[in-house]
Amino acid sequence: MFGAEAGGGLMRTPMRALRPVKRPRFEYYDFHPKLEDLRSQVLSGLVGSPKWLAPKFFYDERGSDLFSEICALPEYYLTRAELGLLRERSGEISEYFQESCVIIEYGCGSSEKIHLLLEAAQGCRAYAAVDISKQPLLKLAEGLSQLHPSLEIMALCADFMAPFPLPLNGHGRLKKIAFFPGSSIGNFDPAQAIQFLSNVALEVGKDGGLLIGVDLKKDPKILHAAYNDARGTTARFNKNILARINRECGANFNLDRFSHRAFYNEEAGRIEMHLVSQEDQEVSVNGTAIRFAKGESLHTENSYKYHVEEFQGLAAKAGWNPRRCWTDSQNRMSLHYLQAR
Ligand code: AVI
Repeated sequence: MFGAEAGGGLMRTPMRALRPVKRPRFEYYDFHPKLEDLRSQVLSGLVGSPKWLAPKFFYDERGSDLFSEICALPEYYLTRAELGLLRERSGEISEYFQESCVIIEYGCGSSEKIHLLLEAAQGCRAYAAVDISKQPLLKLAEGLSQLHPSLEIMALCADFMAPFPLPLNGHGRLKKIAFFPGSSIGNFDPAQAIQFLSNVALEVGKDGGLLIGVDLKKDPKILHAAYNDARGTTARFNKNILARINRECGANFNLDRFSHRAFYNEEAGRIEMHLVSQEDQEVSVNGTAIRFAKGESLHTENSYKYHVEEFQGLAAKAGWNPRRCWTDSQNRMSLHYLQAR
């Protein structure tokens, strides 16, 4: 299943091309959830109490662009700290990537991170990227195919919380190492995180690996600033979920009637993001009337933070042994290498 639409991946060369153009190659597989699934999941979160939406719905094209902007914000230390670890500890990280292997990345936010890892991972023969958002996935696959022309690249558009086949094109017998950067594991609650990590352990098999970035518990003021940036980018990212629902689920949310709220819930060890209704109002979603009282909250995201040992304990419940953990000099972010039992 080759992706003819994949950014020129395997498109025919136009007849008028005078000199050969180096065309990147990668394979594209589409397991994207259907629009009806999005509509029914959105509605079931909005009719309940308290109201909630799954954070995976943030990532339409605009949401993915806004998230890239967040990653560059001065307050959002996560990306910089993790990139620093990938750069400064590349020698030590590379020890786990000597053997011939295939790297499977779940959620491909930043091409810079996987590029750094591929530079260090001498044994890597193939790379599979899995993401729910098609355009950023294609952009990443195309960019990497130019930077690493000898690498076999597979791009899979899928919701990785649900089961999907992982086509590894003859690389299935190589050692498998998963890569899950950016503390995206924090967007699952602990039970979901154990479920996801167990699925990944099954996917990579015994002695397979996982390199995972996990945001650390820290001074709540630093956390608060990271999710309440001065430029309001996180607020725009949060509200964009409503614009997406308007477009894709036939809804009529007025974004100005909701405000962004993010705070650290110390007891639960997580940042919570909400959209708070500024007035009593009724919104129509695909013909269903949804009432909001003034001050009522729509919960859009949790972002759990973990101490190193706390995360290792969680991973152990999902079949992983800790092998190595790196943290940055300010103790903000951790990067773990785990081995499946
Ligand atoms: C993708 N994920 C790890 C980000 C986080 O920090 O939880 C999403 C995000 N939400 C607000 N800012 C960034």
